[in-house]
Amino acid sequence: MSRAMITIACVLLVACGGSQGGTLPDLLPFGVTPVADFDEPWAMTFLPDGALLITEKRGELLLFRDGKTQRVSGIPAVAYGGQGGLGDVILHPRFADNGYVYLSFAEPGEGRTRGAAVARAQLVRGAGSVALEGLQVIWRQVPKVSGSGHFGHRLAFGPDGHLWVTSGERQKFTPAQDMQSNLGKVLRLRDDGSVPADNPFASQGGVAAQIWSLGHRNPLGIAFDAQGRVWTQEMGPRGGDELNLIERGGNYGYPLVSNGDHYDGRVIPDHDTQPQFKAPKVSWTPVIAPAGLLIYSGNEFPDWQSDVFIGGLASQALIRVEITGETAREAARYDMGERIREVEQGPDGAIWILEDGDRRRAGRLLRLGKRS
Ligand SMILES: [Ca+2]
Ligand SMILES: [Ca+2]
Repeated sequence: MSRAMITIACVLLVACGGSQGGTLPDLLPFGVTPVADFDEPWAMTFLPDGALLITEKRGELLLFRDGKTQRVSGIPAVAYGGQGGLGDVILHPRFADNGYVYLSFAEPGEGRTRGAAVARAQLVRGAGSVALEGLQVIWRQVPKVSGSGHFGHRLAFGPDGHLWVTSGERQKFTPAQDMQSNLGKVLRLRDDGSVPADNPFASQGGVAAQIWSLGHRNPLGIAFDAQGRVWTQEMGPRGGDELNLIERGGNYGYPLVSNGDHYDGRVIPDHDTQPQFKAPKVSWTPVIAPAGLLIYSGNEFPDWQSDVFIGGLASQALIRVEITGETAREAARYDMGERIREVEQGPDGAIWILEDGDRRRAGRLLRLGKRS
């Protein structure tokens, strides 16, 4: 079908995309500007002066500004392979005063085990160099297990000033329901990694004290909305990708319930069979393979303020979700033609995304702005 015909079809149908699966992708309502190429980029965050920190999965942190890329020294050694390596990067809410940067990464353990970890360090920019200094690991997945999948390890600071960490279940299923493990959980920590006394399971001590919600599979995005509510997305198994509104102490049911099923064909009961578990606000079958999560608040696209943007890996798309009260629905799916790994809002109000890339091809940094 030609582009003109698609346009006509969209006009006739009023809303193309919007529903789940099988519809035409929406035409891009923004201009796309390629900015730079990176090697398996995974995450990014903007500094107050408009520079970007970008992680590359193999274990590089890069400072990007005015078209120039500078390598940041002092990065911890990472266990690169499978889904693991250097992961997320965020700033402390008082970064301008304390210079703290937080990184997540996969680290090796005893034998052939691995686990996600979170470190903080101060970003020190000198003449011609930039370094992380005083790096301290402040959180670790417990236990470390074999394999190299489902680390999760997306980070965000909440309006409560606490550090929120998503922790994947490492493809081991049952740890997501085990309070002796912090796998398959959403965690809430103080900025130094210690546990806030008002966490829902604080009285249980141990890693249970870190837990805010449980029953997650592989959460690869976390963000707070204007009301201070926390949203995560997670990669479902065969079917059943999720956007969740996270409630204090909530159990989201994995691996006991999922709107998807196991890859080997075994059925996992759907959410509606066991309402004691929190159900997703949006679920996707076929999957989008979500990566990154942004709740938009900029002026570049006024109509999209408060909307959720999720990168799609397998779906090679940017997905826009509208929230109404406690409900949410996919409003549009923009075909980007590449796997999208990360979504961020720039200080200019534009939406910035990173393509995934692989060992053979670069992942591009793209700026999505108003159509000119
Ligand atoms: Ca980010
Ligand atoms: Ca199911």
